[in-house]
Amino acid sequence: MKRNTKKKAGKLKRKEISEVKTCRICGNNNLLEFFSLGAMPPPNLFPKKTGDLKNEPFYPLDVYFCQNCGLVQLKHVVNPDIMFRDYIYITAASNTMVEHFGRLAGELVQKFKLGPDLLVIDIGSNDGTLLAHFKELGTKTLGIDPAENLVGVAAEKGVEQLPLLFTNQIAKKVRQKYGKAKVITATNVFAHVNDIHDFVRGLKTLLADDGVFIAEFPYLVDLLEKGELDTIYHEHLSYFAIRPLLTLFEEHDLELFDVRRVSVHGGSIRLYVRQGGKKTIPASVKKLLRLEAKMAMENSGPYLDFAKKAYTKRRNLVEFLSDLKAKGKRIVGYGAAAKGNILLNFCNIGPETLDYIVDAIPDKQGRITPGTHIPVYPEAKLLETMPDYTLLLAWNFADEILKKNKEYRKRGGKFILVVPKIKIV
Ligand code: JHZ
Repeated sequence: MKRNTKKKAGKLKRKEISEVKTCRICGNNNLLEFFSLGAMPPPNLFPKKTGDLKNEPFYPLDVYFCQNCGLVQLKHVVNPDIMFRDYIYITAASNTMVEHFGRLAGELVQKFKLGPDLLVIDIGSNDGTLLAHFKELGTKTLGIDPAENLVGVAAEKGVEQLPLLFTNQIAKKVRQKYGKAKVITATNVFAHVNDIHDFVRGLKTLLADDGVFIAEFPYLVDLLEKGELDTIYHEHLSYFAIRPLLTLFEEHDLELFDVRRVSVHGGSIRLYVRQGGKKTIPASVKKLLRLEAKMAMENSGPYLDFAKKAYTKRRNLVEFLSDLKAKGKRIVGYGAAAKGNILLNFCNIGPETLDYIVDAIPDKQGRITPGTHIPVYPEAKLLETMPDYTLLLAWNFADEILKKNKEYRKRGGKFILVVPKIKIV
């Protein structure tokens, strides 16, 4: 079980990684480091078995809390070209997300009376899943996403996608060619942005005067309550509560006019933002501010407590799996998710513990997991080999995956859940 893979972050190369010194939102330097996962590989960079494994990149993963505005964030910023230009993750691998985005498109088309003359822009459009729903509903669409490899994948769905990282400068160019957007969406993108102020300026450049910006991303309250330590990785530069977002939008004269909690990705929030600066705070926003205050999230306590529990969780999981191995049980993993790769690296769990991991994304199959080098296979391998236990690394899709694998369970296979607690089903 014990592998000696303690890796050092090493000398930081300027081109690969940079470091911000002050808070991304308020610019204050009162940043408290409350949790360090050590040096971790970017969890979506899957090496080839024959790749140069000695030079696999590892970068520091330390998390800070701004004691001024409350933003939880990383200081180290891995060059987005390394993480996003050739992106292995595709939204369409999960039916839960495809259906979720179908409902979102339906809601927005109805609510904002979208039609063929009104433009919907999706920033971080990935494989075009969300925009394909909008297109089906008769809306004009445009995707913007730095992943060059996904332009063709989106095109197969009839979605035009520009392979660009969104900035204010890009927003100006897009506005010139395509005009302003009635709706701009950004799902699981806002947390990935280093220069948030420039991004928001870009939104203002591109959004029609009566336009709406809809953002969705994991909520810090869920991360703290359920101990979702594995959702911390280099791609996610910010971990948002409502309080710092209000500071941000106020500075840019934008109005957060509604917010909703949604269940995807371990618990997320959806923001509804528009131009103009009404100063009243809506009831939905007040409700979450009250919740954050009740959890004392303006103080360092909940963050230090989270870190303490994360180390305990690591000890418990490693012991739990060691016990199973000692009993001669065969264990594999399900879902080579970015979060799964962080959990495995943080716990130092490799191929001595998990024989393999199955995953639905074809580009992940045939590769090995970042840092831990566990081989990835198609999902069918589970039934072919019938391991005793399957560690559910993509725990956010537990319902979908358990349903899909009824036969494995019927034949005696068991799943191990890790969030919020270790549990066998
Ligand atoms: P999943 C992603 O992170 C990517 P990840 C991103 N960085 C982000 O911000 C967060 O989401 C929120 C597989 N799978 O979605 C597919 C099956 O094999 O939890 C994926 O590889 N069979 C933008 O990578 C993985 O599991 C299935 O039936 O942590 C899930 O990855 C299903 C449902 C999934 O996100």
